[in-house]
Amino acid sequence: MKKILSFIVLSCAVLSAYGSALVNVYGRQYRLLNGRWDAIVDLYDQGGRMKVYENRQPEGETDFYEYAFDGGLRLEVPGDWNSQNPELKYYEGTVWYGRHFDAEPQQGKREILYFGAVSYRCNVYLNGRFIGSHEGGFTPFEIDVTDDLKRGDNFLVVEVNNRRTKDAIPALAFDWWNYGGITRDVMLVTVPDNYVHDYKVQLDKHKPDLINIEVKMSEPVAGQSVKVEIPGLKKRFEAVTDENGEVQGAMNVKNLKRWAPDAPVLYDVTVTGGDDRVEERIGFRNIEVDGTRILINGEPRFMRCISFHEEIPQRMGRAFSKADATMLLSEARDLGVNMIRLAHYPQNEYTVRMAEEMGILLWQEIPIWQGIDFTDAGTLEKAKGMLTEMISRDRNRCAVGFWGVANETKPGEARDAFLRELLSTGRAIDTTRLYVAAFDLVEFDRDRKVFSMNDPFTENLDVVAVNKYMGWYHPWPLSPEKAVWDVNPDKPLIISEFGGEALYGQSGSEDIVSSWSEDYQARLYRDNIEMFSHIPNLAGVSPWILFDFRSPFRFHPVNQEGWNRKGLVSDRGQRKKAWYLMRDYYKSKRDAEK
Ligand code: GCB
Repeated sequence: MKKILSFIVLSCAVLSAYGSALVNVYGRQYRLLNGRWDAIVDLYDQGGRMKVYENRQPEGETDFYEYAFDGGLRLEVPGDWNSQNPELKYYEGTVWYGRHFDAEPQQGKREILYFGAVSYRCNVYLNGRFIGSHEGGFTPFEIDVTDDLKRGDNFLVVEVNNRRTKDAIPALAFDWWNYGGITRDVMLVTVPDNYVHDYKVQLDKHKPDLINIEVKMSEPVAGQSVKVEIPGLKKRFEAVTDENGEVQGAMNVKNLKRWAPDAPVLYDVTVTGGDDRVEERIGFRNIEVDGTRILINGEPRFMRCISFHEEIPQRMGRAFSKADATMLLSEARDLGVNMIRLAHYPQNEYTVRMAEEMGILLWQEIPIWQGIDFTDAGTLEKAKGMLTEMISRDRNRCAVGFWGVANETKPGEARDAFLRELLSTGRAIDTTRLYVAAFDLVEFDRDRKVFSMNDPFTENLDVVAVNKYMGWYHPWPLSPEKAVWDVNPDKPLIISEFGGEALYGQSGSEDIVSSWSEDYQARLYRDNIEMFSHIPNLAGVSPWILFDFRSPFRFHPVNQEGWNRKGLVSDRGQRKKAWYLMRDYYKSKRDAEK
């Protein structure tokens, strides 16, 4: 039985094989297996017992099967099932996806089945045989199917399940829609027998003219020749692999134009190893912390950030395409941001790559979101796997400046040990990004008359982030112009969430929270913006959130109807009053840096 790479720990490899799928999959030779798949909804999980993955047809006079893929429900892949069929809007359970495809295996080539993401867990079967499984709804995985593919017709089945469980990540309750399905591209990738599996081509953390290089071939064989070329810099790096099939090195570059938010510069890069050759565009930039400041290419930059979920509100479905990325990112850009916090999980590669092309820095995180069982060893392994898969997919993306490891966790021995291990897993793969987590424990200290937080774990992070809903979940204990902060004064602090709900078009008192009005929301934004000038170590802010989004725990029948209404933009795309305030604030911040 073939194993997929997820969750397998290989301790000392340079490039951890732990959960990492083929890097730069869109730069390979591939065939999309997207389109309409047949589907069987399996509410009681009976399909396994019935072996529906064998897709048998009755033979003879007495034979019959109580299932068939043919002639039933059909679902679009990629896509969540919730938005495709009214009966599946709230569905949490199993759906079996099946499809035929033709293959033509070639001598000297390997065929890799690659899933951009399946939400949340799945088993995969090819031609009636189990070939692999994966858990985690937002990261890619692959299965080498070279030995299982038949010439001509093949039948692929994916058993997808999105039931919430205590040991899952995220766990039992989270403030976004639990979309299920094959939610990103499915690809059959053809590579040479021995191929470039992984590489990193990125600027040194501190040096503006040193590009560090790591390449890993699929075969752990010494003496293979590897080349990395950057024609735009007239540079070529050549080396031979060690016995792990790996190469590490560096090259000095002159006249490098570094990528920066608002000034994206990308270079064509070619990686050649044996008979394989992969191309892509890569940018180079430095990001580091100096005291309480975040430096990009040596310059202090204020992070003008926004968050969005991977959701298109207008169709109440998960975003998955280039067109979706364009919609989300152009609305963010119009607000004047230089950074996006991709809430609350790794988002699709189209979004990440397009943000990079547009010159928008990214904070990408795994869904360690409240309510995680930090005592569970299995959960920790999953978290490490997700972090590894996220970093492995995107560590050549210079747009990614921050890896987020947690959102709103409470101090405690189990949590601290869990997060500490996550950080060391991340830092073992990538030391060049800033590690961050968001906390919601800032309190007003009535004696000292300052906002403060006591969570010693923050010392382990490069940047501390705080979600604080002043004027919404917390009434102001004093007026915003007196709201002074003393939170991790020696580190950069990002206000990673603030905001309040408003129903688009609703006018009401700007003094009454429950007016759910744009007027109250705008006032809340004015007050928070005032408070920001009393946070000495403030390195950036990020309103929660760009768009209203679907949430199962927003019960108000008039003002919410299953939507979290904290968007600066409504579910129909209309901008609320607070959007304009934020745009003006960001403009003033940008002008101040000129
Ligand atoms: C938070 C969470 C975010 C929620 C938000 C809210 O603190 O991090 O995921 O959606 O609050 O609206 O309550």
